[in-house]
Formats: sequence, C-alpha cells, structure tokens
Amino acid sequence: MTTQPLRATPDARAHLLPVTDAQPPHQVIDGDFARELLAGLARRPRSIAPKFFYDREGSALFDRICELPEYYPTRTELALMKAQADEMAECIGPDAEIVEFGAGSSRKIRVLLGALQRPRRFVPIDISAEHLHVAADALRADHPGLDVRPIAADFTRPFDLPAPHAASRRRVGFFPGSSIGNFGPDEALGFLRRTAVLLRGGGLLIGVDLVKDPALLHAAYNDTAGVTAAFNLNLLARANRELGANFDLAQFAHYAPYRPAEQRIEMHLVSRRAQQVRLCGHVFEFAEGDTLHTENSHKFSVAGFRALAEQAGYTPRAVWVDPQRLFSVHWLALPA
Ligand code: AVJ
Repeated sequence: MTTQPLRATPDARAHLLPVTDAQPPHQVIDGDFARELLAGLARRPRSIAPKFFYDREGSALFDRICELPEYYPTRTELALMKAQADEMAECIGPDAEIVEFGAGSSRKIRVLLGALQRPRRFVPIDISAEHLHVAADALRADHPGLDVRPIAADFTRPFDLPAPHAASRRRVGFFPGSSIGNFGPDEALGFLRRTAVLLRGGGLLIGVDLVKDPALLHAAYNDTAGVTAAFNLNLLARANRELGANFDLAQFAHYAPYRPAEQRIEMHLVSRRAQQVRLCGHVFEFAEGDTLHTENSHKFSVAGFRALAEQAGYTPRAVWVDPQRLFSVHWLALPA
C-alpha cells in the first residue's frame, strides 16, 4: 500500500504535466498535487499521500482538530513537554541547533526553547510555506538571539540543511505530533535512517502516539463536530480550487476505521454513489462504495518504537509517557 509515496509514482499521464524533476528537490512544486492525484486516482486501491491535506484551509482545519475534545494527541504531548521540559533539555544539552520536521504552529517548540540552554539556531521545515513564515516571525520576535531559518519543503523528500551554525555544538531533530505515524513501517525506518545521518552527534526528540483502546482511537478521528471529516474532504475541495476538478463533496463520505492488525487508523473518502469526476482533462469513475485512501496514522508500543529507532541507528535513551499512557516522547541519541 503506497499511501505515502516518497516519490511520485511514474504514470502514463505524467507527460501531460510540466516536468518537475529539474526543480530543486526540496521545493514544493505546484505540479506535485496534480501529478500525484492523477496517479492516485488511476491506481487500485486509489490513494494519495496525506501531505496534500495541508494547503491553507487544510492547515487551519488541522489546527482545529488539535483543539477537539476527542483528539488527545496534541494536548497530551504538550502537557508532557511542559511537565518534562527540563529533563528533555538536559538530554539535548546546551548550544543546540534544532531542526523541526513538519513545524506547523509553534506551540511545542516554544516549550522546548524555553527550557533549553542557549539554543543557537532553529530550522523549521514545513510543506505549508505561509503557516511556516508566520510562525517563524513570531518566534524571532520572542527569541531575539535565535537564528530562525525556515525551510518551505516536503521533508518526505531529500532536502538540504544550512551549514551548521558556528556556535552550535550539536544538531538535534524535533519531530512532534506522531507525524512519523503517517509513514508505513519501511518508510518510517527510511526516514529515521536519513535523519540519523543529518543529526549525527546529536539526536532526535520525537512524539509517538501509542496503541490503546480502539474506541478512544476511533473517536479521535471521528469527532462529533465533524472537523476531521471536513479536513479529509478538504483534499477534494483543494483539487476543485487548485486543479479545476469537479468533486461533489456531498457525494463522498469520511471513513476512518482503526485496523488493529496494522496498528493504524486509516482515513478514506468513500463514494456515496456511482459517479464520474473530471480532473485535468481526465474522467475518473467511482462505483458506489469505492474509496480513495487518504491517510494512515500508525500507533506504536513504546518497546516497538524503540526497536525501530535502534534498527535505524539511534540509541533510544529517555522516554516520557503520560499517566494515562496515551502518548510518548522519545529521546533518541546519536553518537558522533
Ligand atoms: C499530523 C499525522 C499526526 O495522524 O493524528 C489528525 C493527522 N489526521 N486527524 C494524525 C490527522 C486526522 C495527524 N498527524
């Protein structure tokens, strides 16, 4: 199942779109969404990478998800960080350069920066450029000594980091929110291996959602206010806005079951009836019940995640878990 392709799937239709391979790999390319949605609708099962949720609308909807009573990860991780910030800062050490993968709003990094001794530089990487620059400006205002270097990029692809800050002693990754869960097991291992190279001599502080009562997991992705449904459906709204597609949003249902065997929530958009959709001069057929798979959100056991990190070359050290055992934050060290 390729719901999080690291590279666009080659597709017979790709020649119809601008060639984007010559672009710097870290740039978010306009043609990506069109190309990947075309490929995703053509393959079986239909799927698209969840990174395409995060246009301006989608990022705003995600911020609303984080405030939902059912969506425990954000508030649990934030509380864990506030309670343990000193221990986390102790693990990271003084004069660090922090690289955040998928820096959305900056609430969590603020907690960390507040506890760290002389943080030298902060490099937030996010696919949503607008979100990123607003948050970066706010951080600069509050941390005048900090060198803030936002990078608008897709961190699931190769990207370049600035040369290490002159006064920094180590580079440390920060990957909160359990975004690692969007990757399949092989992709997660690949991502951890690549970051282990970038962060050698430092480490990674990473938030990881835990396996738990399926009813709690289900509720977190099926909120009664319908915000997660709107977030999922925004993928189609985005295709209508940006690509001139004609998805009828009322004819697709949000479907987000927990799959215990895979330890993951899956998000799908299910066609409510037989219908045709136009996109970039192509017509796609949906039978009633056909689905577009939009996201996987993998859950881990503490031991399972530590084993994965170790396999990727990290040395798992401290781990913090809230009293209800909903969520975990791991310090993974990297020898020089
Ligand atoms: C940002 C990927 C961690 O998987 O919980 C929230 C995204 N999707 N509700 C998650 C999401 C539906 C979120 N991550």
